[in-house]
Amino acid sequence: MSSNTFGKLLSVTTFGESHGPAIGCVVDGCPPGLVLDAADFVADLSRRASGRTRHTSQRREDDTVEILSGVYQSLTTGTPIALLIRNTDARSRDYDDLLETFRPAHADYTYWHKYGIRDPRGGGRSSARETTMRVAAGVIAKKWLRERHGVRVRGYLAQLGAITPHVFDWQAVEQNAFFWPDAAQVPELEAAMDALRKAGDSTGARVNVVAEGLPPGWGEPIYGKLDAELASALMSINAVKGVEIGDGFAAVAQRGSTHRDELTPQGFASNHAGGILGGISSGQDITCSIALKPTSSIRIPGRSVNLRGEPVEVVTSGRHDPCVGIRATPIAEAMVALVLMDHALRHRAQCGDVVPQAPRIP
Ligand code: EPS
Repeated sequence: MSSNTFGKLLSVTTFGESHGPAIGCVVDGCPPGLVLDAADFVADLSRRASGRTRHTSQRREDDTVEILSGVYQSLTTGTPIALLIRNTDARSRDYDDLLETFRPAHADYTYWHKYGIRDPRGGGRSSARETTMRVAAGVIAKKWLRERHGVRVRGYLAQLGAITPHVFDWQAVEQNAFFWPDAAQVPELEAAMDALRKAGDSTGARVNVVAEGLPPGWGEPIYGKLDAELASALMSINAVKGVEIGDGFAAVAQRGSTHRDELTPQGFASNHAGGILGGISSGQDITCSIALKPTSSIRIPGRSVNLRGEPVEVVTSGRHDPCVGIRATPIAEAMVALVLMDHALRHRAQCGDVVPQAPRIP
């Protein structure tokens, strides 16, 4: 299967299936000298993991990273970094009913028609289990960006179904299982998720990611625009159906006099552009937003067809997330960080000795 790799100077290849023996990735192009240990991966992998609260899939994986290559005496060596995580809690019998049919809104049908064969156990390669390795790779990018450039990438759940935050507080985000910026609303989210689970249904969500501390200049026009590559990376996350950069689709109803971010000696007067102008970072915060569809694996019966094209009823049993968006924050952060690190290296390669004559505004 092709297209398992993304990135140019920093490239990430993931491999493995949800119910195979292991999943893994190869991160190639990380500069030497970054301090890296297995312990670095623990926090972000557990932020993404299932089975940690009643609101997510109850599959419980340890998600312990083995570093197979590219690190010597806790320092990256500049050679490919191979990471492996063994699958330990797959329950393939849950998928016996799906051997002959396709879940509505799932990749089951399209994989079958594309390849003529599929691994139905846990959705195989199409499972969100694959996102574990994106997060693992993203740990490296986040760390490098923070240490080398003072860039911080963080995200939060900005909408769960119809619920939106009333107030915004970064400190609240890491203190609840939803990555929700309004601590007072957490009981409301819990009640909504409990009701959803009881009904056997699922819901969509929105996740926002902000990257702070970038210099102006990252991004490559024309075909390597920073926003285009961020959109591509974010859209590649399972269940993502929409991506916005800055004001995104709200720009449709705006006027130029509103949308433009005026420049003053004290800085930009606003950030409608999401920190990217002409595909190149402006030095403002990069702001991205993704829309995640409701999980397709639900207990409410739905219509489908079997392999002979006959009508059947599908009910998905097993351990599924009623809202995949709840676990998507670290995944979206990782994808943003990986694209930014790739562009930082590409900018250094082509323009590392450019000395801009105009002052940089704060
Ligand atoms: C997933 C289906 C479920 C989730 C899985 C993603 O897999 P299974 O039916 O094998 O339990 O548990 O999530 C993970 C295993 C994970 O680590 O995120 C899917 O269809 O995407």
